[in-house]
Amino acid sequence: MTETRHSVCALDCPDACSIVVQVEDGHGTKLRGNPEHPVTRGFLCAKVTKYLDREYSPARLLHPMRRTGPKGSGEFTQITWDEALDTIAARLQAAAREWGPESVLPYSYGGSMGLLNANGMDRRFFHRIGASRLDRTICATAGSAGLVATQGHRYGVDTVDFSHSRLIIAWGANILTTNVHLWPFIVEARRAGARFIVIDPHRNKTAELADRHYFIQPGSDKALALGLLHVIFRDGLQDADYLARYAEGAEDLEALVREYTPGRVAEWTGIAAADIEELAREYANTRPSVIRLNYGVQRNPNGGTAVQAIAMLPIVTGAWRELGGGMQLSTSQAFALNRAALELPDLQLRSPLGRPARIVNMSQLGTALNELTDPPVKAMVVYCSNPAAVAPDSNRVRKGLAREDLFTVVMEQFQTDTADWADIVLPVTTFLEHTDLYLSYGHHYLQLARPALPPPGECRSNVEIFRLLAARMGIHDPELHASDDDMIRALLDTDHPHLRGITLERLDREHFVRLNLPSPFLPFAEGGFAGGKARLGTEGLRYEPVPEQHAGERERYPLQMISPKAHDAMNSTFSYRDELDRETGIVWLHSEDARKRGIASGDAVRVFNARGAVTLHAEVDGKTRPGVVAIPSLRWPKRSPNGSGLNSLISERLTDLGGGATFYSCLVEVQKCHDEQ
Ligand SMILES: Nc1nc2c(c(=O)[nH]1)N[C@H]1C(S)=C(S)[C@@H](COP(=O)(O)OP(=O)(O)OC[C@H]3O[C@@H](n4cnc5c(=O)[nH]c(N)nc54)[C@H](O)[C@@H]3O)O[C@H]1N2
Ligand SMILES: Nc1nc2c(c(=O)[nH]1)N[C@H]1C(S)=C(S)[C@@H](COP(=O)(O)OP(=O)(O)OC[C@H]3O[C@@H](n4cnc5c(=O)[nH]c(N)nc54)[C@H](O)[C@@H]3O)O[C@H]1N2
Ligand code: SF4
Ligand SMILES: [Mo]
Repeated sequence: MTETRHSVCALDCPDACSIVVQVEDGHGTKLRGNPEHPVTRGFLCAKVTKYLDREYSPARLLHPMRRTGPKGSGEFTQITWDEALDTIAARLQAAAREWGPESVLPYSYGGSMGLLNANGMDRRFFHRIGASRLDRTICATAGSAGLVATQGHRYGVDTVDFSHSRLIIAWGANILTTNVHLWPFIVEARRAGARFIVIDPHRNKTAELADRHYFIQPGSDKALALGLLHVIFRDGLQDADYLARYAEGAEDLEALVREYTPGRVAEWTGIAAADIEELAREYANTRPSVIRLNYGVQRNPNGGTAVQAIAMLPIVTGAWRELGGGMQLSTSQAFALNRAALELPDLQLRSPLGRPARIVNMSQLGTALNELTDPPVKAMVVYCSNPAAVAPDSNRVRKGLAREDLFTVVMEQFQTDTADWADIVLPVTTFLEHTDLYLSYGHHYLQLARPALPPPGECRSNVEIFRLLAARMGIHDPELHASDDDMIRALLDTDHPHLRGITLERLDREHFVRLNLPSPFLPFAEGGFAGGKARLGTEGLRYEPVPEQHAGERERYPLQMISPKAHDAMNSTFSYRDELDRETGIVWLHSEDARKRGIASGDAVRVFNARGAVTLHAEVDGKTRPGVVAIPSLRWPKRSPNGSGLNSLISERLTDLGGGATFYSCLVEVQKCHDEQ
């Protein structure tokens, strides 16, 4: 019997697609984009079109397992759920008894964007036992903090309204790879005459299709924003009326940017002064204009204030007034769900700790595992993440994971590097197999997914596992045994006008429901900034190039490395596929840098610095600026010839705002390998 069911893509992507699943006799046979959904528009990206290969992969984990070999060996034996839960309950309790509950650390990120599975029962569980709290900084906190510093709210231009724009700037945003459902709206705008500009240190797929590509020096975006503001104020191109009504600090900003002349900014950004003049004038004089900013810009030590400064551009020009004008980094705050009712932070007061627990920054996991005392981390529960691959300074992370006195649980779908280091591995469901609620950070539709396919083997959802674990630990508080539907109702339990009229029943019927927003949604056309006015304050806004971490670092490691997202990947989620090795096993070099080092396309090369080394194949094609190398992120370290991942090169340095990771600020040297290693 053939049926169609509905689901939602749970991958960490702004598009949050609505999916139609074709099911024959309980077996999924095809995934399609829902043609009814106004942003999905009937298509899925290539990697999710073939997601059923992942769903039914012979490499899926199907049973709980206990480690039998040395840590990291990946040698396991199948055990029962009872044995797994008993062991975990006993080990977490022992750690809490001996070292205090904060010796337990949860570690999770974007494996699923489902609110229940990634931000729901897990939070309740860890709050209730008094575990350390994880500061989830690995992706977006710098940009969020920068955006909030200027706008107050994390609202953005609606994806569907990009078609009304006449100038679209993709600023550190590889739209065709990481946000492909925005593309059709850009195509529509261009058909109507819009220009499309890219600001990126890498000639990515999106830059290839731009009317103009500005090759910017990584980490210098804040200087460029200040330079553009310089020209705008100097030439009187600001919207004085908008500024007077809806912003504060415009005079201070005008004074600050006076020193950021195109000539000075050119030295930092590598973009010619004449080009900066031209870009500023084109931006300020074209209506409507929109900036699609993505998170690439904020993965460096100036990243938070870079976003803060860029967010000032559509305010100073008054671009927000018009349909198709403004900026989009994230639209997520518009969802205004009752997150506190889902996560229940007050359960901490009911924990043995009796107070809010300490906070551990996930971008410094190496330090947390190796250096934290009072108490040390004695047990770690990993879900929706693969820290051995994705976290900075992965050699130190590995050293931490290797500790004999650390008890590690990994809840996974595949045998990742992190799972190799586990003591207990638990098999979990995919998004096609469990209930969840999804917001989006790129559109304004709230979506519900019910299980479309049966879980294989003994897989269970995160939500179910945390319920079972609570019971095994003798925790019977009703909040830890709430049903999926109760948790969704808790999220919807708010007076916020954006959610008025949205109920679980309606979500079940309609699958996706637009937030109760005006149509069109122009969040800042008439002010509307949190606190009344946009803040153009100048504190922390001065630009300083990123200083070296160690004296002489730049001489030894003269190349700046970035590691933007691979096209057919989702961080390390698809790394089980052999085909991905071709895309993630390369480093792009500029021909000048390659020539100096005697490197040709196809050569095996070693990319290294004081922290680590990784072996890759060179691709010499002028896709980066001289002095900049790019490695597509990310694959399982165990798939690299030397077993070491790209993030062995990355430092634990944090961003200026938001405590974020600085993946795209990394100095390396590249050397030809003389023997295939
Ligand atoms: N196919 C695919 N899609 C994905 C992902 C994936 O792994 N693969 N990952 C998902 C996740 S977790 C996220 S956070 C989003 C991220 O989505 P994006 O932010 O669009 O992706 P990134 O590749 O991180 O960065 C975007 C661009 O910023 C550029 N960039 C790097 N440094 C700088 C800089 O200093 N200045 C400027 N102007 N540009 C810079 C990079 O070259 C890249 O082209 O994508 C999501 N979607
Ligand atoms: N060098 C470099 N490093 C980076 C980045 C970069 O651009 N360059 N990007 C950074 C960014 S932006 C991000 S967001 C992080 C991403 O880091 P992570 O969020 O850790 O991303 P993934 O590597 O995709 O790992 C997610 C894992 O969750 C599992 N999973 C999926 N669904 C579920 C579920 O329902 N339950 C459980 N228990 N597990 C599930 C998947 O099988 C997968 O192994 O990486 C960061 N690291
Ligand atoms: S990864 Fe993004 S584009 Fe691909 S199906 Fe999922 S939400 Fe859509
Ligand atoms: Mo991310």
